[in-house]
Amino acid sequence: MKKFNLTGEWEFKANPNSFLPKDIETKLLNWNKANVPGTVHLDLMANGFIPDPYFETNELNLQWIDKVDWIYRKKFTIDFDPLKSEFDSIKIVFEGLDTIGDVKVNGQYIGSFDNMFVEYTFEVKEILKPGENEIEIYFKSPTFAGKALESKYGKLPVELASHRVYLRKAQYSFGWDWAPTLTTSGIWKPVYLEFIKCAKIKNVWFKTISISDSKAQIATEIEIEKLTDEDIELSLEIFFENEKIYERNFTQRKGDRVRVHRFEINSPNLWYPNGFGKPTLYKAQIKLLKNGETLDETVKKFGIRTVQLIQEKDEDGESFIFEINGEKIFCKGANWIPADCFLPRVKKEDYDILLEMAKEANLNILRVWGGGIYEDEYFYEKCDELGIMIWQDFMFACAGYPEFDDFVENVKNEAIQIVKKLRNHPSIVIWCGNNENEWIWVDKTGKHPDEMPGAKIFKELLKQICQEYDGTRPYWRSSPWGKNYPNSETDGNHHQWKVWSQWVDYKNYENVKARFVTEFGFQSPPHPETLNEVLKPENRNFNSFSIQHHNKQEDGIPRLFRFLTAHHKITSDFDDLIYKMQLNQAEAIKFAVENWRIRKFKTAGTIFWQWNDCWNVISWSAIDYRKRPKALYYYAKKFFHPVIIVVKRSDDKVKIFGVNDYPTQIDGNLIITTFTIHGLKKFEKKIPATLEKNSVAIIFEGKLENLEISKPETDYIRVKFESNGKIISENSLFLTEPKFLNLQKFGIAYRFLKTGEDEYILKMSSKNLIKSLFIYFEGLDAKLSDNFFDLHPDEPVEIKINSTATLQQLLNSIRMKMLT
Ligand code: BMA
Repeated sequence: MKKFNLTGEWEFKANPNSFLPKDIETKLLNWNKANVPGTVHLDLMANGFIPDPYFETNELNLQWIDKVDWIYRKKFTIDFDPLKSEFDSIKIVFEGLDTIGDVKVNGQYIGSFDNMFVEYTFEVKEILKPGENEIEIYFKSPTFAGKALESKYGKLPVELASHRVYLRKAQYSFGWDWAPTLTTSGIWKPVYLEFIKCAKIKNVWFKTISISDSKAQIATEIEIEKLTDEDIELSLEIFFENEKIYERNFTQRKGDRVRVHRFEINSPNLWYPNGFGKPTLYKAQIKLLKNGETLDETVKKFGIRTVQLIQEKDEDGESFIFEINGEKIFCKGANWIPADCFLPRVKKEDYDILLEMAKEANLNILRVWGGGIYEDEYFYEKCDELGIMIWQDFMFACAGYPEFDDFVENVKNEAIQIVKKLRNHPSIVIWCGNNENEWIWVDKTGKHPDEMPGAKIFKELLKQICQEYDGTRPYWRSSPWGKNYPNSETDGNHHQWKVWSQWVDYKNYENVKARFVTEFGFQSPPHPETLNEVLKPENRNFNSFSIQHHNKQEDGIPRLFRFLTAHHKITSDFDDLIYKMQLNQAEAIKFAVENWRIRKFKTAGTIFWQWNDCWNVISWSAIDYRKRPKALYYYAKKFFHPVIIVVKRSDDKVKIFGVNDYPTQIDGNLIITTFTIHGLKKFEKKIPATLEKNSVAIIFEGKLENLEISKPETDYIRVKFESNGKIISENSLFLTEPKFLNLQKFGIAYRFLKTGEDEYILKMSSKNLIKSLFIYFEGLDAKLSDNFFDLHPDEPVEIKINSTATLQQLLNSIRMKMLT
């Protein structure tokens, strides 16, 4: 099979019937340069017709774009006569069209589209001609299209813009509580011609049937589009670390569309999540051949692993535990949202950075949230490689959905395509019907979830499709979902939004005994530079309308302050507030995660809201739009580490918990120290302790007075776990809020060592406690191995710094903030 790329240069213009801004009307009615894959917003920007939609409040003036119908066209040349060619079929393939409209080739209508999540393929052999050809795509205004359907079929119970549910389009593009309303149109994924001779490989799937110590049973299903009655050959080769370990050849006869084949792999290397084992992948090479000529070929990686969701009754309700290869896995992760409002801007490198950061921060799961998109295949490939499990929602969020036949048919086709496309990825461990639909419905109406518009899609349709086209991983109706109540704490999974969204402060996380928490979160502003990029200097303060515009939650800014004052001293300095708000967020999520990790496996998962951002915004993210880590990112590295030590206080007692997520036992010592913030060591004790594999245990219990704690504003407890002479985990407990601590601007001794190309070590120490030290390099890019940490008395630390800057530049630009 040959491909002819149709991406790159295109042209676009507005349909004359649309309402266009007077000042650029003429320009929009003429053909202009476009770039595919792209979106109309990107093309308008590239032509200088609109300013950056993320800057200041520009978004508000750009709302006309989604009310316009847009036309895209491309001319291309074919240097042979398709009808006389050797090809049995020539197709035009659109991997993604956003969202509703028609396609013409050489003036002839070839089909329509109405779902941005699916691939559209049209046969064009009869339509193409030698020489110049032309494709034209007509995009209808998504807003008017959605509204027209809404007035025909009725308004449904929907959070945010109600017409959005009528379109199979990323729901966040209609605006969300972290996203602007930038409702896109365009050819958002690759487009190409396929020249098929005899046959092509349509789908390849490797599934693990069973695993024993000595071998794994694998079944492969290879789907072929066969356009000839003649026999063709199919060859299958399996490689492990570049060594061929299996090989088979088959003859595909007349009607053989699918080749199902079972085989065994001896002493298999299994796929395990990050932090538990290696995420081993095997490689398969599949070829279709005829008389020695390769008709089509593909390479696929696959993992050998089983997944089970353990739901067993216990005294508190019912468990919700993922088992991978028969091992219970405590899930630690975050929710993933689309990495931009303009999706074609998201490149492989962006996925690399965001996903590698997830691995580095010890995440083992991400939830692809239902108001976004089914991510690019590269995203899933990368998660396969990194051992990051995926909780995969279907793309429905916070609403009841239509039930008319065409809509359900559209959803059905989408689900089948998506399940077949993604099922080969070992990283995906669960399919989930939607985000919060049933929970919101039940809370708002008091009615049964089955009465919700669209309920059948989630209760039956998607479940059946997952069973029929996959069947190797669980299907879950919604997130959250539970037996008697969708947001139950005794069974199923839970979203915890009392904290933050319902104005409750984070200490309340302690009272939440849910079985698996797929959402909970706390907001903070992004890095000042990320924010400054979209704010004029006069608006870089929390009183400006522009900054409020960059927080899409109702009362988002007031919440930031309400929760900040509970813990930190309020100042009026912008950067200082950002620093403290980031800290507050990190402390909140740490508090939650530690509380749930010490309940292991009563609670078996904590997935915070949210990993990333889609623009420069104040949100719940750990990493901002420019991929600058917030304090939460550095905290996650620690609170998600496979081994944590947690100190819990109740009245005059303390308990110290040891959590070990590794599949091996760890022997070592617990070291408990009581310091004053001025560096006086009041108490120290070393206790031998064992952390059983994949377990939690109380490793110390005692009274505060026995640890010589007397003054909460100066005394604090420091704990470390040492094994084989190395500290593998550490933590502290302060007995009062940071704002009440008697902190001062204590001195820090530091020096840099150059340790390699673009690599430095920053050595730091202090005689006193330096609380929440934030290190940054003004105007320089530098990656720090840790930040926002406490520097303890006489406990030097070494921070690894990666930067292309010189030593002198680092010395000149280093800045530090600490709590005082
Ligand atoms: C949940 C999510 C999102 C939302 C987030 C923050 O409701 O599913 O819809 O953005 O909380 O409010």
